[in-house]
Amino acid sequence: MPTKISLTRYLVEQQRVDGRIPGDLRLLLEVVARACKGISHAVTKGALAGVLGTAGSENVQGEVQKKLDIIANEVLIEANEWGGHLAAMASEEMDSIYLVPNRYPQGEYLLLFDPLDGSSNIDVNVSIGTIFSVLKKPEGSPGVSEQDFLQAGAKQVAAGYCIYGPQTTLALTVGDGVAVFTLDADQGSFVLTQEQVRIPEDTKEFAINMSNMRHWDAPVKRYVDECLAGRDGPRGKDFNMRWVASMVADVHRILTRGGIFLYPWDKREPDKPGKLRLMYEANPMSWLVEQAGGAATNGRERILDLKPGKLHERVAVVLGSRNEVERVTRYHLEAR
Ligand code: AHM
Ligand code: MG
Repeated sequence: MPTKISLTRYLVEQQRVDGRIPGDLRLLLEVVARACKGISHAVTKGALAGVLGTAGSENVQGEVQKKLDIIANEVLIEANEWGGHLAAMASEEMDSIYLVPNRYPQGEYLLLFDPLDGSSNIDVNVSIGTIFSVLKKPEGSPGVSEQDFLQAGAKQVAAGYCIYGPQTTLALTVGDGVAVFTLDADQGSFVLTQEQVRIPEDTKEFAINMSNMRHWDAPVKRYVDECLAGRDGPRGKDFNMRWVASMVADVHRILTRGGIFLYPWDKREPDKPGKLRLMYEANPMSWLVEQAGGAATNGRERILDLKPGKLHERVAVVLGSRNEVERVTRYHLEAR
């Protein structure tokens, strides 16, 4: 039987053999993975553990919080605050940054997360997930402030997501391609099941919430119209559509078999650049996609080059198979 490679071994080898990650980062990622196991357990229990339904509160973005949004947020904080690897955390579900309490040692990393992505799917037993991103605290800055978090996605030192679906699966990059691990519930450990994931450059599958079509900008409408025209249209091929409404699930499908994902700016809220959050969703997913050979833009610029102006900044997202993302980006630039 081939040797099973655990997440622990994978990370130790990244540290020892390639010197790619420092020991502190390795331990931090292990703790994040452990927290994801805890969240996976709560998700699997569902109604049996009384974790479904709304919590009766709103987050900083005015979205109604689900009980699992709050539980997942607490699990991630409690698992990570005492380890000594972090200076602070930031979450889609918290108004401002969370400083590691003084009673614990302070580390040099910053952890950002969307604790439970795909909240609208929690109660209907459809795949949801946790998205995370790790940055290094800028050197020389005393203490830690929100300003320290406002770094471009290109500065990430690790990023990943854990999807709670038919299997619990963790996708991770530390800048050496994307590795995928599947949770072996009997052993309680993540086992490496795919390495050096590659997204095909071309695809016949697109993902977008079509109910917003009337609100889209012309370049997005042009792209989707051409896909819908099928083999008789300018693309000369038929396209299929998928929309799970959990970014983790849509991105996981794209990492697995290619495709393009769009959550564009639209006219419903003209003052907002998009719905998805730059620092908790777009940056980590964009780095994973790029590390797998795909591309990610906001329609005009590479997402990883965007300098965030604030913690909860939103952004338009176009990511996935390289040639399709480049096409959508070209349509936007031509429309200027
Ligand atoms: P959430 O983090 O509050 O769950 O919101 C993000 C989710 C993404 O996972 C998904 O791609 C998108 O919102 C779905 O939005 P919509 O319901 O507008 O289709
Ligand atoms: Mg989300």
